[in-house]
Amino acid sequence: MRVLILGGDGYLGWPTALFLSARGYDVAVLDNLVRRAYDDELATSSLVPITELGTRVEVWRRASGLTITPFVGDLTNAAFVNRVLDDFAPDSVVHFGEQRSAPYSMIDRAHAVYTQVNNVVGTLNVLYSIAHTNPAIHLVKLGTMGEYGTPNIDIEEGFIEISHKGRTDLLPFPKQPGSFYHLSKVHDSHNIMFACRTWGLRATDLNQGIVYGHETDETALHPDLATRFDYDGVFGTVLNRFVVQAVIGHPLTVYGKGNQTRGMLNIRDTLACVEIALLNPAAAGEYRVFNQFTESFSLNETAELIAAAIPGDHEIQHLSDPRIEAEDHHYRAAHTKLVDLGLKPHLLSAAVIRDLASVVALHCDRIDVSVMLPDVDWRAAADVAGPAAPFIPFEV
Ligand code: NAD
Ligand code: USQ
Repeated sequence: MRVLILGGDGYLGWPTALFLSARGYDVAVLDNLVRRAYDDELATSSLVPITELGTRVEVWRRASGLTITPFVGDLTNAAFVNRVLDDFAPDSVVHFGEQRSAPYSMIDRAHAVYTQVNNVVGTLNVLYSIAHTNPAIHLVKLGTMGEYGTPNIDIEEGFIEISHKGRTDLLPFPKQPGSFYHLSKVHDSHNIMFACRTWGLRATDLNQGIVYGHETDETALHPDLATRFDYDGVFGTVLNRFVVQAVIGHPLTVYGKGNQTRGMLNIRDTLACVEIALLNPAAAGEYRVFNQFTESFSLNETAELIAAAIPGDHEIQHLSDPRIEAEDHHYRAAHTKLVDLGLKPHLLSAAVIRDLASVVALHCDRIDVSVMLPDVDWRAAADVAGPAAPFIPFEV
């Protein structure tokens, strides 16, 4: 199977490319490298050093004898997307290539506009290119559990049967996302569903929870194959951040009461879920949704698990929540479809946390504590003057 991975230079895209390449897929990666530019903008960097895309691909070729084809360019450039789909002629496209930080999208108007244009236009271009070059291509798109928000009912996998005034229908599950980033994913979902209905495309929307972890079997083969590890207040995600904080003796930064509950999964399960989706494609015209997480924890539980697993005394500090989010809520979300198709979850354990802590310890001289605390306030509605897109660093 020929698989094109959009966002293949990122935290999840790169290890997915290696994982699929090692399993005999013919893999290409597409990325505009903008994630590296956000680091420059935010004056931060990956905790684990990462090499340039060209070096990564070359080191993989030497380590495995396998080729990953890189395409550098922007998904918002339709001509570029058309050309790559023509050149590589994939059977499947895995789409990780978006601005994925909720805080980044809430910095100010310009970052909100940038996030939605980048994500929604990029995905629209992908849909049009697939429809033009080969509508049989299976699109596996990374969505997010945050599309649903925290309703006071159980969350289903994409659709819910609703009876209303004597009639019943299976309808998209209501969406109540909590940031302009999460909203961009909702807009994508609607666009993808419409394209499947209208052009007969086939798509799987993976509504993924928060990913933790760093190493995979393939990235462990050589330090130059490592994927990025974000710990800063804008791109760092909660479990990875808590591990970094525990290792360096920084208080664990729980926002608000800490009863916020989220679905989470190990990075190794991201890779496995993507392969499961590829091996069991959606039918022509079908838009389906899998909820992609393996366990759910409250933020307090997450902090306590980490504090217990990593030796030493750890302070859990409740900061005033910079986000607008429910701090006490019902949370029970279905996630059986991927398990039914064969997913064997890697669950969170003290050993998994300690493994992650050892990666952090190895690189702790690179930690910049000044980027640790959150500084994006959901309430600010900052509207700075300037262009709509703060960052278009690469000519395409
Ligand atoms: P990431 O930022 O590390 O990777 C995304 C990659 O996409 C980057 O390399 C970036 O340069 C590239 N990109 C962004 N806009 C692009 C454009 N216009 N053209 C070409 N390339 C572009 O993010 P990640 O953590 O690897 O997340 C990948 C996907 O998974 C995202 O869509 C994200 O929303 C989703 N997701 C991530 C998590 C998580 O915990 N990391 C959880 C749920 C869903
Ligand atoms: N949080 C803390 N302390 C921290 C960091 C975060 O309490 O130091 C809290 C947040 O307030 C939030 C929760 O932890 O309640 C999760 O925050 P996060 O930054 O780990 O994750 P989130 O913003 O939801 O976004 C991440 C990814 C995004 C993906 C999403 C999946 O960045 O790409 O879509 O997880 S989900 O959460 O299911 O929507």
